[in-house]
Amino acid sequence: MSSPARKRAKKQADVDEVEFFKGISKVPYKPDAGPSDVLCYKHYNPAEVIHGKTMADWLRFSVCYWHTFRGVGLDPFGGPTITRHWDDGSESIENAKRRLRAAFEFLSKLGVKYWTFHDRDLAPEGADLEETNRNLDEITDLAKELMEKHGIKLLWNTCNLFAHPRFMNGAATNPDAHVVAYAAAQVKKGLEIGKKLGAENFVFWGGREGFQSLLNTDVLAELTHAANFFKMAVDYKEKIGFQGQLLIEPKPKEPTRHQYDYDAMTVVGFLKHFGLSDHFKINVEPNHTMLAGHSYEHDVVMASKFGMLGSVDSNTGSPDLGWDTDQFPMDVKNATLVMKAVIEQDGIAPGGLNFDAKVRRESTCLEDMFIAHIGAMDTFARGLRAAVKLIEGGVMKMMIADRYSSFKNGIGAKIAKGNATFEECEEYIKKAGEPKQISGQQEKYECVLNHYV
Ligand code: XLS
Ligand code: NI
Ligand code: NI
Repeated sequence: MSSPARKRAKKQADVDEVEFFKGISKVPYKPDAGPSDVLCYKHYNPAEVIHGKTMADWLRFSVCYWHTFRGVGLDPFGGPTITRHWDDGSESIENAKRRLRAAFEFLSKLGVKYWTFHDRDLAPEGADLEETNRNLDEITDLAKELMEKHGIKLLWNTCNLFAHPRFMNGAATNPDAHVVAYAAAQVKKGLEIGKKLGAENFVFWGGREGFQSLLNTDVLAELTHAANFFKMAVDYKEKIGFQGQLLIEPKPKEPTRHQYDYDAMTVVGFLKHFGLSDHFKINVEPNHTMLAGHSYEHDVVMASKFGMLGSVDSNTGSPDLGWDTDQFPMDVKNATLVMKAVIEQDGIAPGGLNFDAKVRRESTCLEDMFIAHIGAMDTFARGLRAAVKLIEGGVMKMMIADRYSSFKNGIGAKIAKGNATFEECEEYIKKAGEPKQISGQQEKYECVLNHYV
């Protein structure tokens, strides 16, 4: 080995030995811990089998790289508040590698099996696409090595098609074909990276796929281009043998005034219209669902009922604010409703619960990174336990079965099967007369849910 090569190897080894989170050890499960003991799981016990699967298998937690390792606490009114001792703030490859090592120590101490990233979170953009791709190759070589070393898998990767100024008018829906082609070339590389790292899914989030004004927008052309873009992705995925599930993540607005992937049902309609529904599922983010004017669990339930729920970006907004605050989900009732839907579809794999969430701008210490994730994981573990009890108790299921029991026989069965005619319905009403009033019993349902939460 030549002397510079030896020096390089030594430097590498040194880096391997660095401990970034000194004083924080692997997070234990301590069900009896007291209220101020927050660096332990009190509910999440990964190997425990519950309702036929381990908790780890039901929950499939994942840490996102962009918030947890690239977030600096910037907001529209103020600069960064968060500095990490391993990050020198530069766009150098060395800095990117150090950050990645810190991330894998974090994942491993937290005891989470999955992570997610955007291409541009990991590696800096170069002078042109070729150089950018070379940077990505170098960093993902290290990622692969660290994933193997720590036994951590990639839930999904995605391409950042919204931050660079070239994408200001959109990516796949840009009015300029040159930009659409750039986005396609970037996604081509993204799929290759996904294959290289064994990604279980690949996400499309269309932050700038939409319009600021209908006056300058050919909506049908843009939607058709988006569909054609997705077809190219399907073709290339199949060509290279990438096994991951393709996912679309709806969001109604922010950063664009109106985004085409408005909510789960809009995406289902789009996919069906363009003949793409066999190739895609939906990555629901509850904070986005709330921005679309729905309840927290709404899109999880809707996507699931249509067989389209692929994964969840587990976060929450503040209901009193109208934007994507990406907070850690800490509400047990919300988590219960999400887990109820997940259990009813027998799990979320190959998707998972990805914490697309960031510590608050004011939560500046390293411990906060752990506490935030632990708190959210325990929230979902409690949600899982409560949802299992609710489902196994069977009371709500019976109440619902009873509520729809009129569709079991007679005219109801005919309507349910799609065999009834308007004339038959009219005949039925002539005989049966006015329907009796039946209570919807919302409060009773709420009481039953509260019994378990
Ligand atoms: C932004 C989105 C984004 C996607 C990945 O609001 O949630 O973070 O999850 O591009
Ligand atoms: Ni998201
Ligand atoms: Ni979001």
